[in-house]
Amino acid sequence: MGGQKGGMVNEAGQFPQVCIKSLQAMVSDLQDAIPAACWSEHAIADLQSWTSHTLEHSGRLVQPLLLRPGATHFQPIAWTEALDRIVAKLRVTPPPETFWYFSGRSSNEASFLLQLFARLYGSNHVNNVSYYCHQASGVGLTSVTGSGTATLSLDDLQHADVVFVIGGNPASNHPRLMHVLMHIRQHGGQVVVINPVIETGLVNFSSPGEWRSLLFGTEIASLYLQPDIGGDLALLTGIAKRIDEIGASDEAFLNDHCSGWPELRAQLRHLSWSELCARSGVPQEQIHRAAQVYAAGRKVVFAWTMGITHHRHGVENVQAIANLALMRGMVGRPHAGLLPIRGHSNVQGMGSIGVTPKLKDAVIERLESHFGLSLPTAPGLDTLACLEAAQDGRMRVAFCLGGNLYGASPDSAFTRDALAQLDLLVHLSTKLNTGHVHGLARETLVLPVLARDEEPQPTTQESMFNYVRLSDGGPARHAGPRSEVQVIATLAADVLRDAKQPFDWQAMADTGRIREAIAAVIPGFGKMATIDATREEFHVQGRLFHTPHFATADGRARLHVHDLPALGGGNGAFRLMTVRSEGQFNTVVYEERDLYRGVVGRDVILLHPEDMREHGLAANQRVTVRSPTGSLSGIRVIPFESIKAGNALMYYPEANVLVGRDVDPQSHPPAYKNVLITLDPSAVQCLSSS
Ligand SMILES: Nc1nc2c(c(=O)[nH]1)N[C@H]1C(S)=C(S)[C@@H](COP(=O)(O)OP(=O)(O)OC[C@H]3O[C@@H](n4cnc5c(=O)[nH]c(N)nc54)[C@H](O)[C@@H]3O)O[C@H]1N2
Ligand SMILES: Nc1nc2c(c(=O)[nH]1)N[C@H]1C(S)=C(S)[C@@H](COP(=O)(O)OP(=O)(O)OC[C@H]3O[C@@H](n4cnc5c(=O)[nH]c(N)nc54)[C@H](O)[C@@H]3O)O[C@H]1N2
Ligand SMILES: [Mo]
Repeated sequence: MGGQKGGMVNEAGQFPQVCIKSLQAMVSDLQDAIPAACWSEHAIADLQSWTSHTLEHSGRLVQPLLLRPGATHFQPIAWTEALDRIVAKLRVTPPPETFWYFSGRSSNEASFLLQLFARLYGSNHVNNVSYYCHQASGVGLTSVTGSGTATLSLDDLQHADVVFVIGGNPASNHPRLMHVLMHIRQHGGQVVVINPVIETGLVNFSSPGEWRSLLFGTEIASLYLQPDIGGDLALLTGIAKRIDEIGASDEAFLNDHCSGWPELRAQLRHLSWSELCARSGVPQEQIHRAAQVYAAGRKVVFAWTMGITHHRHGVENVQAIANLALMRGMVGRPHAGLLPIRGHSNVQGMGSIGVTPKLKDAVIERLESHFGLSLPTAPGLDTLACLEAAQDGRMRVAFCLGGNLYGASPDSAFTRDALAQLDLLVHLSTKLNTGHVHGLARETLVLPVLARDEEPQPTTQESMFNYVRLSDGGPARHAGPRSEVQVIATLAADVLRDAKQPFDWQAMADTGRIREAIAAVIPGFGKMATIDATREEFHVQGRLFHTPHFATADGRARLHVHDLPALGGGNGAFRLMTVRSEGQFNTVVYEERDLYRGVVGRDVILLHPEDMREHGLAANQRVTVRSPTGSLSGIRVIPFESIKAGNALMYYPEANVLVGRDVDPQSHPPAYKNVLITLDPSAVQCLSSS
């Protein structure tokens, strides 16, 4: 209990497990201020030639920065001038022509306040990074259990005897999960990995925290399945078919607690093994083995990340995972369940407290009854749709609470163009990033804010296990940056000064007041009202399913039947995944080296040696990579045994030049992991002769 230690101790109260990346991020928050002379010395064109690493390490932002229309340099300005400019612009802009984008790092308090401000101002175009991340998990899970988050607690995961790890690279991206997986293997449990790439860290992992593992490494995967990119839906359906064939399904559970079993069973029996193998890229014998491991498990957890959600059929992928779990009654009991492994520290909390284009009906009702608010009714747009509206000239102002909207978005050329159509783009940020210098509007403002551990008042976040954590904040390292909550409250008070307001916006700069409001309006957050006094962190009510009673209308979990998509590619085209390296946090690249994959440099494409032979490509040869969306020249070909032939790997965010804007129709994330590309070696000649 007690949140003093913030994120350093996990929610089971265990020993500190600080991962390298959070250390790197903290160290970069500790930096000196960017010297004031920087802004006159370096033109925007100059800053555009800096890498994300240089920008991140140039120091902490301490002054508001303004880039006027047509200006060549950022100009430091006073806080009052910066806020006045925003207020003046918002007061003359039709509210539906503004959008409000939230990265997943800010507190529940700042996020709740900003979304409320945006709506009372008159815009429902409120969205968070999950439209580029886990939205398919939220939509998929809601369609199954009636609730959009993990069905289990950290304690449940720690007691599992089989864990499926699907579409993720946790050794780099979720090091804390690696400790749980190590523990499970050391206690006789099994880990089944599904990934087109054999990720070294999932084969054998060395933990700096454990001498035995550090010396010898711990075997992680007991079974490793390598589907083609996009082959998961067919693979998961194949495992389900086998579970039915060997009579390992829990018929009583399916009949008593689920709907849709007769339809799913009929489909499973109808599908042919040849089709399942062709559409997954996995041999039948391996699918059988996975089913066997699953059938032998008594407490099974299914965990997944971006290899599942970054597809045109992301929601269907998630539903197929849930089908499989439900077939053996692994949802709605302790020590088993469904676990979308989250990215940002608070991306889940943001969804909970209302950073979504459409508020839940229960939240609207409570906001109206509790505060007497009237909310805008025009439908809000998701992130990419806001950018498309901007490109069409239907957006005037964008306000970004953290993040790097430019770097994170698909189709970089389009995104740059869309942002350029805006009259005003406002960023709240701790450090410079590529978005601040490449994604420019007619006028761009960057406001320096405090990091979360410098907040003057306590704030909360929600973990992927639905656990609300409290942190006390701490002393600010620099004069200049302001608290996000304070900036938002000041803006709201001024922009809405003539409107009759249900509460005093300036008083809402008190995070305790915001927590009271959250407790009153957000379902499951009742304990937020007393957390300041009790310091009792808590599980959001109604999220954990330890009994088979679900949050759907009829209390049953729903199974889903899908058409299996054909794999793209062939005829000289590759399926390309765009992924993170080790030593990177999202659009910020800390290191050039991708440790576990053994690659140095980022201007690379990783191909299976068989594909290189077939296409007559040599190691380190430079090629042009083309997709229907864009092309990148001078890319080095790297032979990579660990990827399944026919598939290719490049690093995000650079590869966003190639990623198209076609999204999953149900949840809207772009298919960042499935871009069809071709390689053009002839372009090398031009390059080397130039
Ligand atoms: N150090 C560090 N930690 C992070 C982040 C970071 O950038 N750095 N980012 C955070 C965020 S926001 C997120 S969302 C998470 C991301 O965590 P991950 O999802 O692990 O990250 P990615 O690198 O996008 O994902 C790539 C994994 O998906 C696999 N994959 C690609 N296509 C497919 C497919 O079709 N099927 C399957 N089964 N697998 C596929 C790739 O081989 C790779 O192992 O990490 C979070 N944690
Ligand atoms: N091609 C491709 N594109 C992708 C992905 C992919 O796998 N492939 N992954 C997608 C996913 S899963 C995600 S989540 C997005 C993430 O994309 P990003 O928007 O890059 O993610 P963030 O980590 O939120 O943003 C990083 C920025 O947040 C700012 N920041 C850091 N700490 C703080 C803080 O304490 N307060 C404030 N206000 N700002 C801070 C820093 O300036 C930093 O530059 O990218 C998506 N884009
Ligand atoms: Mo993410």
